[in-house]
Amino acid sequence: MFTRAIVRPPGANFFEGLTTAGLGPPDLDRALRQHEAYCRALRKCGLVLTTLEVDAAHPDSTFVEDTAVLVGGVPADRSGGPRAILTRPGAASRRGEVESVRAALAGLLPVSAIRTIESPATLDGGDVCQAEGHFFIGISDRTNEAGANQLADLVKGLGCTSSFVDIRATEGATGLLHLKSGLAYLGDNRLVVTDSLADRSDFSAYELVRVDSGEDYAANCVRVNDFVLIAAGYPAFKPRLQALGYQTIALEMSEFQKMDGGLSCLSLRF
Ligand code: CIR
Repeated sequence: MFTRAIVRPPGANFFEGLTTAGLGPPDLDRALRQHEAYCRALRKCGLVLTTLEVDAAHPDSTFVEDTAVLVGGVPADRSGGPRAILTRPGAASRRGEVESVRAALAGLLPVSAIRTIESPATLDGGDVCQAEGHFFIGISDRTNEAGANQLADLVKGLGCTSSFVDIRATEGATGLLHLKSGLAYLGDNRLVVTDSLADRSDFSAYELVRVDSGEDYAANCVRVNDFVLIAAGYPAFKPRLQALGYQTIALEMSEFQKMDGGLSCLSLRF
């Protein structure tokens, strides 16, 4: 069960963030409305929100997920192990986002529960997918092997296992920005996967919910307690989840998609 989330609305210079989407600049008013709807959905799932102030110095700072890894539901939680691991984002322009997230977490968790990924390692929270006691860690253009190793050591101390999934582009195949751009854990031993990840042996122990090619963006969905948040506009994916018994909340994400962001990136849930 999640009880809290940290979010941060986009600022006036949101359009200056990093993007490869080629979908044009985001409309700030629409982005703010979409962000408000996202926050309402998290509250409907039962979460209490901490809303950080807009960070005008960092146009990508609405994507708070990349700044920390929040560990939940592992036995060591109850014995005071680390619950929050602050990252060192792979994009230099995003590293300054971490301090305000650290301050917020320090007000919500014991300081002893907070750790940090250290240079020269880089790690983005979007590359980390927790499936109960196992962590899938993406090696990407943002997360390097040193970052993956540091995280793996930290979660090992909590009695968790981890494996690395290389998602960088290869000849003939485009890469993913982050592992969770193409992967989500639903609970119940089920993973949502894009076609590009579905055949990897890494996921063979799980029941896979495949996202049709053409609906790849929908793979970045988020299970929050009794609901699964999904991006609106992916007609094959929604009934597939509903047929498995999940209650879905569909959210308009167009303005965040223009900046390469998905549903999971907009919050830190714990
Ligand atoms: C970036 O390129 O860093 C942002 N424009 C988008 C980050 C999206 N975050 C995520 O997928 N976890």
